[in-house]
Amino acid sequence: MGEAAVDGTMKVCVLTLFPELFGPFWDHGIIRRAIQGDKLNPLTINIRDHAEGRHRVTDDRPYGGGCGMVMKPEPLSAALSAAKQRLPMAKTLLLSPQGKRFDQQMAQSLAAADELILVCGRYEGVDERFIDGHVDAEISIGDFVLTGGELGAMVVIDAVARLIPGVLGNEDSAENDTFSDGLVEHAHYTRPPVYDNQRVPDVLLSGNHQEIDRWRREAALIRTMLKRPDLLDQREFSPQEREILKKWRRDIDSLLG
Ligand code: 4GX
Repeated sequence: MGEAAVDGTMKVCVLTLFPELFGPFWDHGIIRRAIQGDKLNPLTINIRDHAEGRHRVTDDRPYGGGCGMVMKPEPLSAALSAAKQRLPMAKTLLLSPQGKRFDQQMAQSLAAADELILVCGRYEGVDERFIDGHVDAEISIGDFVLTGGELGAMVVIDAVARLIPGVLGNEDSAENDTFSDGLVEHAHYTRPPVYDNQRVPDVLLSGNHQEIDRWRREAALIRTMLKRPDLLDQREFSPQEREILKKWRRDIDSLLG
């Protein structure tokens, strides 16, 4: 039993009616580099190639009436069988607004797999019997409605791929990511030192790496309080963070007199 973290390559198979949408995604930036470096091994399967008949129909009208169309189960299960021949150990995930909300923690656990199959639905959805019989988990990228699961699949693959060991260099490591420790990141600055009359914080130009590290931790904490207080609701503070918060309390108390 291998996993991406061990043998360093993750096979991802996407089942979609629009495989062309993925071309530019595979062909740019870090995703392209991951594929070239054999860390990510993608495959798209056109569900329509697995539909029967001269017209290769993949959708049909909903039983019980109503507007919109439903994806037929047979082309989906035939496409899935083809995927499983190549990725026999993969879990089958369906992009759906009814799924469990995707987050960094889910990305971390998916990054430990060595094979994933992502099914992209279109129209009003897919026949429930396909979901019951073949889908291991439903994933939602957020509480909004897309026109298809393809952008959701790209979001999931993008977030997971950068966590595969060796995909990011030390340069852009995932270690300091927003969310990796439950806080948003500190602000970032590059040259020039003054832009639009705004100076880069002096400490970042000081070369004192202990001071810089301390500033970054403090900045991450205050930015999280200001921008994403919800992230702090269930989070415990480290001893160092408690010290920072106590220092602010003293500063505020002395301001109030
Ligand atoms: N996060 N959509 C899927 C069709 C559909 C509906 C039900 C399967 C079951 C979405 C999201 C999303 C719209 C993709 C409906 N397929 N996907 N599509 N939010 O809104 O992932």
